[in-house]
Amino acid sequence: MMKRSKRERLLQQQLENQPPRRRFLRLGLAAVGATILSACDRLSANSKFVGALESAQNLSRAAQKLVTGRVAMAQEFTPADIRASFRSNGTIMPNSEQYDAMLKNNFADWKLEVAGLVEKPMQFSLAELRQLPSRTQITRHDCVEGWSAIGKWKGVPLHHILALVKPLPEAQYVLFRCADPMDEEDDDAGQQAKKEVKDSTYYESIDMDDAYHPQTILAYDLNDTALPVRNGAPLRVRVERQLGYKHAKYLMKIELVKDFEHIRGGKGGYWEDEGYDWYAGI
Ligand SMILES: Nc1nc2c(c(=O)[nH]1)N[C@H]1C(S)=C(S)[C@@H](COP(=O)(O)O)O[C@H]1N2
Ligand SMILES: [Mo]
Repeated sequence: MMKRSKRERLLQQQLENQPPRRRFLRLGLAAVGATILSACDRLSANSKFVGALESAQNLSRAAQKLVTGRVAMAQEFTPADIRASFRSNGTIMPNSEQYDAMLKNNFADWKLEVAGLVEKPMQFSLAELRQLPSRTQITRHDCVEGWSAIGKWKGVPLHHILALVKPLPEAQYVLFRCADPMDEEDDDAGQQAKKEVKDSTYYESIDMDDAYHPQTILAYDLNDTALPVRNGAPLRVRVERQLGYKHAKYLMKIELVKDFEHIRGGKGGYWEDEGYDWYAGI
């Protein structure tokens, strides 16, 4: 499990490894900020000004939509581009008794729960998901730690699931809840007690634009075999226009929400609560 210092190092790496377009936007905004500041450095004490800086990531999100359009597709590759084995990162084996039990049973009792702001909450077994229409795509995964890997993913497009559960008009985001706790090893009683009160499982969220995107799938196969544990068995998100940390592994529950202000750290994802940008478009 990650220690605090590792997280800080990752965050630093993320800042250094931002894709060029986003770095450009950020530099552009910083330049505007610098101009205003040199004109009147009291502005920094002005909350409106700070608010404007905080909306930098909304700016980059809006700018990307302008540049690439709503339905821009992530690049797809050919079978010759696939690596022999897909690297894994973050959790490689969830530290959870519940997960261990499901794994022992080859996920026969695992179910994906879909709930929240929907007309018809539903649950899907792995067999049921495999019966639904599927999409196969060979794409490149880009992690903020500075590596990428090309893999072939097969799964159910999220829009099929949404069509079944029927999101209510107020649903703005799709939240993914995962099986893996992210807190430190719990080998003493104190840690065990802490675990009971605090949910530290990995989670993520995307907006409806990415949720309905044709390449956003819930993947159960990687390179023509069932998803390995280290890559998120039995089901993980592929949201191909976003950086690696948005691709939630070990998926347990999907929740449609209006906002995530009151969920966990309030930033819409495990790494977002640690300081990463919510919008990780590439
Ligand atoms: N549940 C869960 N999902 C996760 C993570 C994790 O630690 N737990 N790590 C994220 C990060 S940072 C990356 S780069 C990818 C890694 O996916 P891989 O293990 O298939 O390479 O998963 C993402 N999804
Ligand atoms: Mo990552």
